[in-house]
Amino acid sequence: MNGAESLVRTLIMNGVNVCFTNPGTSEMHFVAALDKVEGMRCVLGLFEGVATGAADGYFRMAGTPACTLLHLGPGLGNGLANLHNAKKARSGVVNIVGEHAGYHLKHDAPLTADIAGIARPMSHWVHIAQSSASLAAQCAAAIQTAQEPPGHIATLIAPADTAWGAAEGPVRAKPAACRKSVANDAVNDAAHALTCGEPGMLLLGGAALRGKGLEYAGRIAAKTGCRLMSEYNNARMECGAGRVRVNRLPYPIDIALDTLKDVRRLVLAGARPPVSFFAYPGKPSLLIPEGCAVTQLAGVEDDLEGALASLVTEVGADRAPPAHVNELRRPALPFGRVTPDGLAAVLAALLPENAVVVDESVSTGRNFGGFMAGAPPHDWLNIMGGSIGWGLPAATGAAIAAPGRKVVALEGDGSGMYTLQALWTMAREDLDVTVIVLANRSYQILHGELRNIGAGTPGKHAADMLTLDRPHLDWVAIARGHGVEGTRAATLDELALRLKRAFARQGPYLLEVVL
Ligand SMILES: Cc1ncc(C[n+]2csc(CCOP(=O)(O)OP(=O)(O)O)c2C)c(N)n1
Repeated sequence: MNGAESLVRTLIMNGVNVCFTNPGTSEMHFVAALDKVEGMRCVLGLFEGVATGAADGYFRMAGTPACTLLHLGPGLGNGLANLHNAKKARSGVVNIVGEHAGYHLKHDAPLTADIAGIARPMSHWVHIAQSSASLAAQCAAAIQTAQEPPGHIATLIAPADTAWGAAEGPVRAKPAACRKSVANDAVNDAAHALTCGEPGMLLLGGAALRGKGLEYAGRIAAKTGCRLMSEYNNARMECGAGRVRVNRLPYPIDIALDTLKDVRRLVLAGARPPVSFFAYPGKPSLLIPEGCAVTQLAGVEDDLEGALASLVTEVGADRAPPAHVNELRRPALPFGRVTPDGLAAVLAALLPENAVVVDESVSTGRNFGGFMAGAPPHDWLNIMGGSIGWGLPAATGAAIAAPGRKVVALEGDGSGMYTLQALWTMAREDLDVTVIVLANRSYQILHGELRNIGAGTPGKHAADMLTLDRPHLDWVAIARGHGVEGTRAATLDELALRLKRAFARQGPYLLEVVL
């Protein structure tokens, strides 16, 4: 067996059985090994940002890492923006990056680059394989690292001679460490903060927004009267009917500051101290009001469910039914001109049960949460690193990780253009994704940002940098060109009609909604 085969066998043996790739010459032995070994689902992306974004979406739904196979420094470089997003989401990803054979490097051939240097800022762990015989063991170490809770980015650089040289066989990865239990002191402090009589808030993030953790948070709110909120962006949040409602912190800084202004005791469970997305002149970076004490119950890597269970007991909420549980209440279908609120109402009225919503709606979807609370249970995935071009790839990976569930990608037209090649992968893999393109034909968010940052009102040249007109993007044609059926909706009535049809069918479908 050669090194490449030992690596592929190691991945499969350890449960890493999906590979998002865009390979080249230095990865050819790995590609060949995929034919020799059964059990790896290989998914081609026509840009590396699709592969890395898909790996992020995959981890969020599967809870276990996929791997990527990327072509030297430039291939990895193309994938970095979505690795950044994955790192911020605390997703586990195993990157295998090809490299020239060791003896070839000194000649500085065209694709020679400092791959480790490119990898480091977006990876928790970077390793250059030294030999074909040790490649499998190094791959096992990468898998173990990627699985460390909540998830890590592990990048293994594999020179071509480690792929074609001789190897022994696959290596079983050591089990990843378990999530750490939080100390009693943290639970006691959090309990005191929420029962001392001052206005309290439990700010949730990470795994606290799912399953038992969410239910426990509802019990704590019922007993102590504390408010529940989440960070603005969340890797995966369980929403809809039957779930405890947790509102997201608003994005606009003034509204966020206003939302938090009365809080005197802020308890963090998987969330970080709330920070503004950007610095704005004359405004604070941290959103914590003056005189508010912050207590950390548990970090995103800790046993959040266990910590919240202990807090339930500590505040005496074991018998309290959770507060703020959403009832199933779909809105009536609105009609007429497309507005963000109208769009949200259509979505809430029609969303299939158990859908996975991948949200890169940027400015259009800011207030969707209120509408979606009464929709059937669903998962909501946000872009975590703010690097746009995440949504379509993440929807691709989520659909592969969650077969049988409808994936709905809410996609800004500006953001969608960064990684539109994902549509082709959706078509090729016949993924059940409904893409809703929010075609406001502008970088709408930046109009507000221009004002907020104190840069004044846009003149002609500035406005030209924020608009996507001249020409208009034709998303129906773009979809068709990538093998995805699509249609356009210019009113809410049309949207409802087409969305019903999209949700009733299987496979990829794109709906361009003109705002
Ligand atoms: C990689 C990257 N480049 C640029 C930006 C800056 N940026 C943030 S939002 C945005 C425009 C988003 O446009 P669109 O998806 O159409 O959403 P809209 O603002 O219209 O709601 C841009 C360019 C970014 N966040 N990430």
